[in-house]
Amino acid sequence: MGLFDKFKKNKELVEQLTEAESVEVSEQSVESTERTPENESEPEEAVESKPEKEHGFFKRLVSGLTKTRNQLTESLNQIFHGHSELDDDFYDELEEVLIMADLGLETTDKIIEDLKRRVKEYKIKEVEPCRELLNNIIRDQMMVDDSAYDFEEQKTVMLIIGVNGVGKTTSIGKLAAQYKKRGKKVMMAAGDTFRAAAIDQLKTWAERAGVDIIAQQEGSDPAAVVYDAVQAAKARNVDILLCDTAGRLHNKKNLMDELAKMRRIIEKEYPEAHCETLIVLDGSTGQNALEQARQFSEVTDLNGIILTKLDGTAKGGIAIAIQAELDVPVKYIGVGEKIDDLQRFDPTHYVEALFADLDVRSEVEMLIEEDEESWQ
Ligand SMILES: Nc1nc2c(ncn2[C@@H]2O[C@H](COP(=O)(O)OP(=O)(O)OP(=O)(O)O)[C@@H](O)[C@H]2O)c(=O)[nH]1
Ligand SMILES: [Mg+2]
Repeated sequence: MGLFDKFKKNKELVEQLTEAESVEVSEQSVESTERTPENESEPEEAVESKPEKEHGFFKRLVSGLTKTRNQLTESLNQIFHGHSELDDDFYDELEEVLIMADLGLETTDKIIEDLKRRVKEYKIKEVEPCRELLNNIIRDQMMVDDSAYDFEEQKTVMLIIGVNGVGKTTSIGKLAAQYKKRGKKVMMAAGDTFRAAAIDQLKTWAERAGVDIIAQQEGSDPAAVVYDAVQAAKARNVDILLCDTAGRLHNKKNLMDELAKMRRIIEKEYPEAHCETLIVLDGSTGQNALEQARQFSEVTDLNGIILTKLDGTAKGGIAIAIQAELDVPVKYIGVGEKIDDLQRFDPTHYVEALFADLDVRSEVEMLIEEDEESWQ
C-alpha cells in the first residue's frame, strides 16, 4: 500500500470511529450549560442503554481527543510532507506545532533534543522515520509507574481537590461507578459544604453509581463530614472512600488550612488507610492547568492528577507536558461528561489516540479491531 493510501485509510478509520460519538459529546456540552442535579441524570440514561462498556475505553479516548488530534495531525502532515531534509527548518516547525498543541516550551525542547539525539544515533537521514521516533519519545516521557494505582487495591480515603468547576464532583461520580463495577465497596463524603447544590449534586452521583454517601447540611464543617464518613467507612468495611471538597485556590490560606485539617483527621482516625490526594485539573485550560498543579504541589502533598475535559479541546498536549514536567503523575483522564468518560491514563493509548493519523498501520487500527471483535 502506498504512503498516501495508508494515510487515507487511517484517516477514514478514525473519522468513522469518531463520527457517532462526537455528536454525543457536543450535545452533552450544550446541556451542561444549565447544570442541575435533575438534568445531570440525562447523560447516564443514554449510556445505560449501551452494552457492557469496558472495551469501548479506547474508542472514547480516540473520540475525546478528536480536536487535539485534528490540529496536531494536520500540522504534522504538513511538516512531514513539506520537508525532505532533517534541517533546522524542519525542527523549528516541529517545535512550533508541539508548542501549539500545548506541550509547553520545556517539554517540547526535551522532545526535540531527544529526537535529534536518536536521529544521530540511528543515523537517520530522512524525515519520515522521525514520525515514529517522535511517537516513541512522547510515549516514553509519559510513562506512569505501575504502582501508581496500588491504592485502588487497599483501604483508601481519596481527597479530591482543585479550583472551582474543574470537574471534582463529576470525577468522583465516575470513579465511584468504576470502583463499584470492579467489586469494591465504595462510599462518598460530601465535603463541599459551601452550597446545598454541591451536596445535592454529589447525592445524585451517589445514586447513579449505586454507592453510599455521608453528608451533612450546607455550611457545616467539612472536616466534621470527613470525620463522620471515616467512621462510617470503617464500620461498613468500605474499600474506597471518596471525599469531595469545595473549589479552592492554593493561595487562600484558610481554605488550604481546612484541607490540611481534613487530612489530619483521616490520618488520625484511620491510620491504616492510605490517603490519596488527587488534584483535578481542567485540561481545556492548557498551560494554566500545569501552573495550578505546580502551585498546589508547593503547598500540599499530591499523589496524582485527574485531568478532565480533554474532549472538546485542542489542548490535549497538556497531558504530555504535565506528565513530563511535574513530579506528579496524571492518573486519570476525563474525556466527556458521562459516567464512563473517565479512564486511567495510559500513555501508549494516549499517544496512539493523538497521532492516529499515522503513515503506518498503527496500533490504533488493531485496537479498534479488538474492540469490534469483543462486540460480536
Ligand atoms: N466535557 C467534559 N466536561 C466535564 C468533564 N468533567 C467534568 N465536566 C463538566 O464540568 C462541569 C463542572 O464539573 P463539576 O464536577 O461540578 O466540577 P467541580 O470541580 O466539582 O466544581 P465546583 O464544585 O463548583 O468547584 C460540569 O458541567 C461537568 O459535567 C469532562 O471530562 N469532560
Ligand atoms: Mg463540586
